Amino acid sequence: MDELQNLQLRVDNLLVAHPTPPAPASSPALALLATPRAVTGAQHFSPFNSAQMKRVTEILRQLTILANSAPGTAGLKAVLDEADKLSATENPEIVKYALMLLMTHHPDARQLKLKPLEKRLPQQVLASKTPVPAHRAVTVPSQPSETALKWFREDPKINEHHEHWHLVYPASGFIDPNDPSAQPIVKDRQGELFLYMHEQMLARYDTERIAVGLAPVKPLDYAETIQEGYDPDPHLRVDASGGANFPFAKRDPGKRMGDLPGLPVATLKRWGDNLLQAARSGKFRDGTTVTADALGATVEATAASVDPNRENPGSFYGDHHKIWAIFFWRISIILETNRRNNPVS
Ligand SMILES: [Cu+2]
Repeated sequence: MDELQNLQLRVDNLLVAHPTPPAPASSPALALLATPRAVTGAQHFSPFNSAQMKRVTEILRQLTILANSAPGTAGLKAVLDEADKLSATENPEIVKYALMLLMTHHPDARQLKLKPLEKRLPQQVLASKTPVPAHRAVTVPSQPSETALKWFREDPKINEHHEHWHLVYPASGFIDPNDPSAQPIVKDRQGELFLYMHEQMLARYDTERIAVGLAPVKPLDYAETIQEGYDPDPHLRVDASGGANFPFAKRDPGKRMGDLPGLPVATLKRWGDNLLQAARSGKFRDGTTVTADALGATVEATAASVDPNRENPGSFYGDHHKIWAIFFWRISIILETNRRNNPVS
């Protein structure tokens, strides 16, 4: 076995699922509010958590310098030795994400291949199935049902496409292999592509919905109770505590987003209303013209956002897309925790 194959085996082993990442030592303001340890017991990694992504970027910088330190496989070996070492003291999911970014953006590290999502995280997506032959009759249920699209939500390739997009275009930027000490790079027209890619995913989902007799997706109001629940496929690993120990949980019908400690839903709504107002008027608050690129960058939000204060809960446009995802992800446990802490409300 040559050295590259050896290294590939080490990467494959390192990137398989890790059931319960340990809690990190500390975490700055906004992300701490968004994924509170008081609620989760341990802090899960999410590429939408800006504080965790800052640590990812630091590690990525370190790994990039190591990859540059020696040509070919010698540099990559130094990278994997360091990743192993860091995994013992850091949240291993943070180290893995930094490594995946290196494998996406560094010319030498790109020789190492990322295994399919269904191989790395088989407990979170379904294995690919043999396609149903076109001539076989497909039974359409008499009553349209949300369960008809379970396959779509748990499809390994659709989820992998989404994961891959965020690796190619990280909101926190990526480290330039030719200049590792420089500021992380946000790619040209990333904001525009962010809107386009998510719009395309939604268009495909709406097409599938119409095909099984369901109405297209409706916009979600911040205070709205969501009638539809989500009950993952029995083959997937689901957290019985509603997402407290594993970032994948059943959502009962009738849930709505609740306040996170120190970060109320009202803040998210204010950011969303301000973004909508900018999109409608064609101008941001500072008078900058709204373009697809600037709007996407401000919604996502990346360093190209028009809001320099975006990581502060008091900011005008905030960090809407990433923090919204965390609000929604915590939906199954936040209300329970609020109820326990404040039984009168
Ligand atoms: Cu996304």
